[in-house]
Amino acid sequence: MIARDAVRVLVANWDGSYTVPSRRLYPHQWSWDSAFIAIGNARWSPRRARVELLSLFGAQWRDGRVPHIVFNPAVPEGAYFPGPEFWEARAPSGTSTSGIVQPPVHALAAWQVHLADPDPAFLRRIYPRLVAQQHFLRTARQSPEGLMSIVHPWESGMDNSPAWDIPLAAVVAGPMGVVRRDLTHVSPDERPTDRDYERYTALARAYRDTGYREAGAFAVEDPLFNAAYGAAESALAKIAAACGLDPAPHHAEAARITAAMVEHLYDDGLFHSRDAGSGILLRSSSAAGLVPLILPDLPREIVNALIGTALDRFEIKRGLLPSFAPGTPEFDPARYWRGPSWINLTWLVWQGLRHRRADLAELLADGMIRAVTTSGFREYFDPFTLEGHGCRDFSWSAALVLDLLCQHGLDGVPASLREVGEERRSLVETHEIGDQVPA
Ligand code: 2M8
Repeated sequence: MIARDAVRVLVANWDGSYTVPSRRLYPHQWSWDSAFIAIGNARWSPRRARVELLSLFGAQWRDGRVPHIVFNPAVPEGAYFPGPEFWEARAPSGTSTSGIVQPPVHALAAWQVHLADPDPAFLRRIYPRLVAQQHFLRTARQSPEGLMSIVHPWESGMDNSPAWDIPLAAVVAGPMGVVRRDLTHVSPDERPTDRDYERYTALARAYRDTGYREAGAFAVEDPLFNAAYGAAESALAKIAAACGLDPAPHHAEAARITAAMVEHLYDDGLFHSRDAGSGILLRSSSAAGLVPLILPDLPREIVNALIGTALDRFEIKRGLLPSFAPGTPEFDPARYWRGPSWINLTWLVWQGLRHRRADLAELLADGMIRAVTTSGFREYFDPFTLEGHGCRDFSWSAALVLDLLCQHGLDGVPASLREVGEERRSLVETHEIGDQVPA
């Protein structure tokens, strides 16, 4: 039943060549959402998964950046703020986009999609685009220490995290002068404050006014973003080998970024962000600091220390990973990115633990399944009560749980692809009429 309900959410949020994260709150295509969604779609419609990624990369800029939002021209400007009129940006394809990026989890997704349904032609098509995405980050965002910077909290994917409280406080911002749309759909107690939005808007405007070239008052090296970049190189090594190309440069780059992260971002059982301007470590208790567990070659002693932190400070034995450590003054179990659990972060850490601590990975898998059976495919969950928050029918919650069911299953018994396929067929009959996916 969960698989069936997950597919139902993904079908309802499908827009013909990509999936909206949420019909009302996020009515366009988002970059890292599409990657997570493709991982889930690969389990029941690999063709959709491939189309989802290729449509996102269809809006890639000439410099290689993959914009964090690709706008649907059929959606009215007022449906989401900031919309295309604010960003004033277009991809070479002519599509309106934003001008910032999100964590590069797409190579990881492309490889997972290929594993679920091997398709060398897809790999050959997406590989140069993934390489260009990494190249953009290396050339436009790399610090002398060899780490990649983000220039806006939205680029972290965890924009309201307490990790950004200090660097964001330095951003000078006047009133927004526009109406926020998010508060029409979700309670203000579960979203960022107006003050935060003023700063987000000011930062995005300043970056836009440099032609999306110069970082403004916010430039940080985030562990989640850098871990995604490193894991992308490891995935690209596998993709290159499958395409008959040389994987060695990707292995070398993955090793290089892993070493740079350990040297500059790691301290006392957790990875932290670093201010790219001052070089100061921005110590916080964000779960972003555990995501480097996705790096395949993280030194064993660091892995062990991260696991210790996950157990003590993040209490993952409860089954979900809180986005910020409980027991800290900033922790809030219901406010977006300040404590609630998200399926994508929990899934990433689950991936990192599967081959290192299968017992803990199993607890997280069961926890994610419990969360969605208790509260539905909500955007985020109270890590203790599992109460759902944010929007409903959130795509990556559905997609990643679907992937989880195929890999881990209920009570550790993976659902066979046939079972998921059967559920899909019954949905196809009722819901897929008019599906516009090109063959
Ligand atoms: C949230 O971010 C957008 C801005 O990009 C927003 O608040 O309007 C974040 O949770 C982000 O990680 C996610 O990609 C996006 C769409 O789900 O929503």
